[in-house]
Amino acid sequence: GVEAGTTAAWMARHRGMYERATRHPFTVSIRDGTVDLSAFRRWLGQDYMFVKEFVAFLASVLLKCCRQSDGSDMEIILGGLASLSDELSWFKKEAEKWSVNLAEVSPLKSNTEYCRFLQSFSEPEISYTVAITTFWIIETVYQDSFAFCIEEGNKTPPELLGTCQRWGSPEFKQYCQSLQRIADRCLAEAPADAARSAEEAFLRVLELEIGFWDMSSSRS
Ligand code: HMH
Repeated sequence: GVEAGTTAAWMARHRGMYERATRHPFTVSIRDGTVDLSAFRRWLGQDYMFVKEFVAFLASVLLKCCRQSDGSDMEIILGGLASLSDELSWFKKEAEKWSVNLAEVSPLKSNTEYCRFLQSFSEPEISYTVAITTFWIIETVYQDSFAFCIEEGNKTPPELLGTCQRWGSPEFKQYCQSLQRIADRCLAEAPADAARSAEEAFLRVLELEIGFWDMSSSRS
């Protein structure tokens, strides 16, 4: 139907937090062309580590999907998992381009905190509804953040456009929208306490994403 779902209501209710995550000074500086390249390199190394953990997270989402849902969601999640293989290769290539030695990168505090959150989803007690909603918002923060960097009027440095297009493309947006439809369907069917847990996870992701951008931009 055309009815706005639960996730859209949350985005409206938590607009301020959502914007702090998706219009963060770090990504806005990419769009402005004022980005500190050492900060970008720091983000690149940290995000490579994050994505490796994200593979395991997505595997746990897929497992919950197989256990608790019909077959139609599975193909979308499996597609997402498969594309992470490509993404890891992209990180390696990009790291070489920016002379970031991925073998030497160790996770900073905010990244460790985020990865610990992702690991908690391996608990079978966490529902598919909470997991798929979490997955959707994690992807959406990147989609929205990087789409802004390639929107009209951007001064994004040409050498960063590839990065922005990776998450800012119309294809990635469509993928996020299919995750959103799954999340909304699950939430519409979920008991109130599961929906409440999903909203908490939504907010936690926004907090962790803000922390991740802060970590990337701060010089320490
Ligand atoms: C920190 N959040 C972070 N890294 C990513 N690569 C994504 C979201 C999107 O996959």
